Amino acid sequence: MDFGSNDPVMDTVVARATPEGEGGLAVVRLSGPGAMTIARRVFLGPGFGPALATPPAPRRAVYGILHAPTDAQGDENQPLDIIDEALALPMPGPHSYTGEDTVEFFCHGGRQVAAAVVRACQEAGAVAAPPGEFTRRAFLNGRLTLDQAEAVADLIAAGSEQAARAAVAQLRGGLDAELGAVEWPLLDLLVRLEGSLEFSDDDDVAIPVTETRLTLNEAIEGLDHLLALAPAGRLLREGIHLVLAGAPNAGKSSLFNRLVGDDRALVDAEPGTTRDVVAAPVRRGGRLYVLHDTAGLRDDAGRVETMGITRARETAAGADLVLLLAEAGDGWPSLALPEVGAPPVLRVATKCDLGGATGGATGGATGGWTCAGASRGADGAAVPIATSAVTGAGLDTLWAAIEKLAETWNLDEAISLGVVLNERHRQRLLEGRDELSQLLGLYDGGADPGDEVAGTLLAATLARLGEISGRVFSEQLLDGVFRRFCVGK
Ligand SMILES: Nc1nc2c(ncn2[C@@H]2O[C@H](COP(=O)(O)OP(=O)(O)OP(=O)(O)O)[C@@H](O)[C@H]2O)c(=O)[nH]1
Ligand SMILES: [Mg+2]
Repeated sequence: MDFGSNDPVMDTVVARATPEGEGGLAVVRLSGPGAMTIARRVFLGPGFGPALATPPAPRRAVYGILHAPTDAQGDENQPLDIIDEALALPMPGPHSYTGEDTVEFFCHGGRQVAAAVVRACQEAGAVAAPPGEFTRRAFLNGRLTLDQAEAVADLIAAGSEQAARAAVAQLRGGLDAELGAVEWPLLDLLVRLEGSLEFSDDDDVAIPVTETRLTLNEAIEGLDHLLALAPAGRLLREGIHLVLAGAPNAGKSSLFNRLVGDDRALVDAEPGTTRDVVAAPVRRGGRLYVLHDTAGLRDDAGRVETMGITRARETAAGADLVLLLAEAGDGWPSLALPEVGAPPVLRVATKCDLGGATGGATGGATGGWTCAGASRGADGAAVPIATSAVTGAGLDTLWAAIEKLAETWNLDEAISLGVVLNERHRQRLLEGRDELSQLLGLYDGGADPGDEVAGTLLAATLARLGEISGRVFSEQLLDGVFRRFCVGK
């Protein structure tokens, strides 16, 4: 087995790969040029230990004893300070996660054992791995693109089944494939522009302007298609933010508790009970929703309640969907949402178990509420969904309406393509798109920029797009990406 084939300037790093706390097993990872040497000093088993006869078989777990490090010289008679009985899995580079020589130890869980194994490896020469170091090395060794590395972090942090499925699809190259479909024709165009520069005397190699414009147009369309999936990326990663808003005493906290399935928020007959925003997750149909209960909206509130109302309005403005609640027969309070970028609002009538009042201010053509659920009134206006937090009536209809709206956010397409965009991706896509449309604008305006200028602009755009996969990267970029990883990954 060819251990030690890596870059000698790289440290060998060690970290616990499983979370702290009690559990059956813990995994400690050791990666770098000295992984095998260090492993031989802390593990005694077939292929390991100071008196190395036969090296271990690659990617075969062996059973043995983990212990405090023996002398570097390897004194066979030295008594062992035993830490645990464990398995060691040697993975010589480049066939490992990091692409470097790696050894993983599977020891008993709990707080002490893994910590002692990490300490032993450090005493034998390894250094503690900072967060994301293993994945950073995987990227630097060409095992993953940068967006695949980000998908690893997304997968670990996934808060719903759908988020996990989307992250795995991106890890398997989803975004890279979609982006490649945009980049390759541009790269081809760049090569030909440069070719036509070199052979500018030869008329045959000149690229017709119509062809250049077509390629640019198609690339812009491709980027627009990806950008349209950016909101889905955020919704998958963060969950869908549903904000319950309405007048004091409308029954917001009661409905919130019922939807969350837990007695999270205070409920009282006195108006103005809720002040702070209370948030709780709900998982449904593989999706993660984050519900927010807010203070009742009114104009004549006291100082502290007014602070709560300001928060309620801010939270509603940042929602993906607002559930505006009013008790049957009451009017709808004004949310005062911003004119641009306001979230959709679903009207929900509450306390329908009380029989419903007639002539609600905005109750639509049907007048008072019934527990029948959402439909359209005779005037075509959406009839509010009638609910009761006491009997649970109307809740299925409410969820169905929420899920119907969620379908318009392209989540399924993002998952099936494996495109889970984050803000970094979105920025690069937007910049790339702007640059391409500026270049296209030059041609459209009848001012052919010439092959040299076009080539320079195109190369800059490709470099920008290349930051998404990490084909073009800087240390600063990597620090930003890997900062959000956990230790041991
Ligand atoms: N019968 C009936 N009573 C309800 C229902 N929902 C809430 N209530 C009652 O209405 C009162 C106010 O309920 P809350 O859930 O605290 O109302 P809120 O909108 O959160 O009120 P604030 O936090 O003060 O803005 C309480 O007495 C609840 O028991 C319902 O569906 N049916
Ligand atoms: Mg409340």
